[in-house]
Amino acid sequence: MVTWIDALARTRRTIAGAISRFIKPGAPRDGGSLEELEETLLLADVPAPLVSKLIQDLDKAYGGLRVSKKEMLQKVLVESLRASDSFSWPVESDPFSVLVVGVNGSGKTTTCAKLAHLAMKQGRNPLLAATDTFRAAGAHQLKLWAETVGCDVVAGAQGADAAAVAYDALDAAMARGRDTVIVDTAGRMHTKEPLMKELQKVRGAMAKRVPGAPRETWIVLDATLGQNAVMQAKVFHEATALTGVIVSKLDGSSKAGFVFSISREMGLPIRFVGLGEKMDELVPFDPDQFVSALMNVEVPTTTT
Ligand SMILES: Nc1nc2c(ncn2[C@@H]2O[C@H](COP(=O)(O)OP(=O)(O)O)[C@@H](O)[C@H]2O)c(=O)[nH]1
Ligand SMILES: [Mg+2]
Repeated sequence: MVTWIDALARTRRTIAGAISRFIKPGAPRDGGSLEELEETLLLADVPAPLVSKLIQDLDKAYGGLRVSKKEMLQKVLVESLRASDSFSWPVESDPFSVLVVGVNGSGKTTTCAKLAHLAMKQGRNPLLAATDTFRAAGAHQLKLWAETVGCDVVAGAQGADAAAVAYDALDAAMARGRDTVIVDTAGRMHTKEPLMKELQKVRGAMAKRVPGAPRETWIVLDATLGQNAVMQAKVFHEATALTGVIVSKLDGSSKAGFVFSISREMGLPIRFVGLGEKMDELVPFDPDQFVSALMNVEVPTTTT
């Protein structure tokens, strides 16, 4: 099982040198190390406004308070992820439904199966819905995963109406007494309007069967894209109100700093993160773990 520390190795490699030089005891307080830190954080796609704030805060802290530089850095970073409070599956009389959206290849199908697995581990009774009726393999891939997870799937044939499949899935969940419905969707380019419109139809169909459905709309963002993933999220957010983010492929990313943009610029909570490809490698997002793993650098000792 991949850990936070493992998954963030690439991003940490980008920033480790600058951080360790910066937090080294006895390092000069300003000038070079602060500038280097600023540049390196930007390279890891930490958003520029956050970096400026960080540098300002650090500057101020040196003037007065004698906090350790590492603590200060850690505190400001965790603080900026405050929007991501922990998620718990609600208990309601109607099935609780989640619509999972995103571009092709971002990790939606895999993530839906992993979510079902997580939900089951927490005593939920989920049903998966395969509304990716665009590609022949769309439903097949989810069915294979669902078998491994031990969860059943409501799927449509290729070319079937995605909205009708979503409706049927909620209908089946009601009939079978399921408490959770996780709806996988076709990957769509955020620039293609008809597909974005289809999402509205899917939502409408869900609301017709269960008032207020879908209760959550989560976008899956591929962490290897860094800041470009934030752009995707913004366009999706305009087309269909998102309520949260799942960050996939954190393990392959060297630009995980973009995660800070999601909270700061979009105010969206990060719900889960993918730390690897396996079934149990989707975990709830944890700001403390995330920041600690980013800052898990060796501090060189001073020789003087
Ligand atoms: N390393 C890694 N790979 C992932 C993760 N999540 C998804 N993937 C891979 O990303 C690829 C695309 O996933 P898929 O679910 O088909 O994406 P979709 O097109 O959005 O449905 C697959 O090869 C997955 O195994 C993750 O957290 N870590
Ligand atoms: Mg898919």
